[in-house]
Amino acid sequence: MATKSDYTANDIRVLKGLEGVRKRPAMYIGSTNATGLHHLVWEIVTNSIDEALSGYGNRIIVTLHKDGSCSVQDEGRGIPTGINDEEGRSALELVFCELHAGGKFNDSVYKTAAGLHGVGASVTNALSCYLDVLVYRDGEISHMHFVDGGRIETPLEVIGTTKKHGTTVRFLPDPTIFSTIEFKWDTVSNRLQEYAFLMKDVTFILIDERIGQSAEYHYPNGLVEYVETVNQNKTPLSPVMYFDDFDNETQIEVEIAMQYCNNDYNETLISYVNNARTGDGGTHESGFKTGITKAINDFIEANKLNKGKHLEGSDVREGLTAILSLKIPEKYLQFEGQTKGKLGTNEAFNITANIVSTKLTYYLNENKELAFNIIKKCIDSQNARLAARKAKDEARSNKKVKQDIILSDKLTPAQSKDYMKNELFIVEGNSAGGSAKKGRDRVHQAILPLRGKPLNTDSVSLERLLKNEEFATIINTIGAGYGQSFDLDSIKYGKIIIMSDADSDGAHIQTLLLTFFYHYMRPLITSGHVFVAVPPLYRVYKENGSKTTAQEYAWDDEDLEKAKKKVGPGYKINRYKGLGEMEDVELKETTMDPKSRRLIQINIEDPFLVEKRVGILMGNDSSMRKQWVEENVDFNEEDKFIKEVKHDEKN
Ligand code: 28G
Repeated sequence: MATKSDYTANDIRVLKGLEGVRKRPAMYIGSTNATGLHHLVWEIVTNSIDEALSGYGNRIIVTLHKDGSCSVQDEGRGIPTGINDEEGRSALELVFCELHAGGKFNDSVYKTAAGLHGVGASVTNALSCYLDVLVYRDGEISHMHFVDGGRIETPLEVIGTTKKHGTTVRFLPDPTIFSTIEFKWDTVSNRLQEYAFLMKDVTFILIDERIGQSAEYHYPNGLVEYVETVNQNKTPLSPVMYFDDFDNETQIEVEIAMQYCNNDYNETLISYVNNARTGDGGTHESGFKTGITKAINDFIEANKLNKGKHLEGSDVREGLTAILSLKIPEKYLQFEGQTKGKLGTNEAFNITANIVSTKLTYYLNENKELAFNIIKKCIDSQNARLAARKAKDEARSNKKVKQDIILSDKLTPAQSKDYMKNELFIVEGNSAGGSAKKGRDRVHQAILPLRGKPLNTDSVSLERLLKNEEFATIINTIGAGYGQSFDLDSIKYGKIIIMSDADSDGAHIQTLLLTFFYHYMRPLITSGHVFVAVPPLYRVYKENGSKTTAQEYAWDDEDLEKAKKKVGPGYKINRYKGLGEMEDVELKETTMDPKSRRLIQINIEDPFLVEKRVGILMGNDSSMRKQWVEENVDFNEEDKFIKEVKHDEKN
């Protein structure tokens, strides 16, 4: 029997554990920015998911409250409240006070997301001002309340009776830990939707009381609906094909949904293991690629197509969207890489490869007409690849051809031939183009002004794209081709910088250009060569007669307050409406000079989100686009499509 002093000693030990989390939060949740903040939610939600996957409760409700707190509610068995610990503590107390680094408890064979990388609900408790738990179980409602990062303020007590069962947890993040404590609708909503795609039987509900908005996600067709959603703005060539299987020996389960689309040169492959994203791929992705290449080549051979020529993996995956989801028992789980986002399990390679090659082969033979259409697309990809290769070889062996590229007279080129140091500014409007031309660094900066809105390339044929003067000029200027023949090694600029007005038209132009790069020069984005310039919104200055005696630029309201203080009493504010209003010296100083400008580096972390976003922005529903642009003109750090680099690197 534990004595009171044991309990107190133990209390201190527990608090020390949670104190460690507060001292080094990044070690537990990766960062203390918006990404880390949302980890607090995922830690709690994964407990509800574990309970649902054990077969208890198929509805999970997340609420973002007006006071900044978040609550999660499930309809599982309720966390056990009986005391069964040697030290006299309840399972509930252990869940919220003990660090479960890596080895999380779980009834199922498969460790879920939490068991994989998560550290448990105690971390959320440690980083919260308060955390409140209600358990509905065995006819009783039990309550426990923690404050200041895990100190028990109200010990576990029964506060009522109930017929329900489940757990509700509500917490308020600690503002002294995080750089922001504002939960984002998009972040939470996208994650819950992603979970819903992966767990056919579970309904996820999000309620945002701050903005009076809610959403419900439930996909009985799971991965099939996932692929349909990713591809919603594309033209399908095939239906969504779905394959699943179970390996008796290892107990590994594999699910695959995939679809080919026309007018798409890219492949989108998203994979999961035990419901956690494997962003860096691994053995399951390699197995998938091997399996699909084999199935297609076998079919080509059996039907005497393509004059017996085999296709390469990239030919077979052009225009393919595929989602892979594996369930792997702990015994076989192995992760690699710094962020543990890469599956290392060797068994997963053969199992996945076999499922795809066997089942896809069967499918192709059962649907011959469709199969011929798929094969035709793959052969087209091969031809495009070979033609591009040939053109590149010829260009290399004949320097003259290379020099013959006629640069548009709209381009003001850079003088340097050190391409990687050169920057191409694609500028909205001729007047801004003029200032940019004057304000540029002639050695390394080139200016290409755009006339009006570029073409929306989301649903446009290649012929029309190439007839479009703006894009033909951009392709020619960058000098590395496009589509499958795009060759990253040939680019003439290390940085491609989109410079448009800080208004919704400017944001629209950015998106149109990004859509183009995303579809036709994706490696340019994935290798970090594409940027958006951020012009300031205000100039705060003081004048003495006609002489400016002090001035500061401001990019947002926070900057503006600082600038007012810095310039001091008697300041005046000039609000920029567009780039065209700026003198060339101003434009140089604020938006172009690497020493003082701000750039946003475009990066794709999540192909699903990008597809969705491109869909919203480029689709036919202009009201959605308008709303999105208004909400996101101020792109911020948590945005998955673009990532802000506050100040350009100082070199
Ligand atoms: C609402 C927000 C977060 C949870 C449960 C249910 C059980 C549980 C949670 O048990 C201790 C260790 C392994 C069994 C398990 C209830 C078995 C029987 C549970 C949640 C005891 C934890 N009855 N629901 N934990 N296990 N929901 N939602 O946290 O052996 S956590």
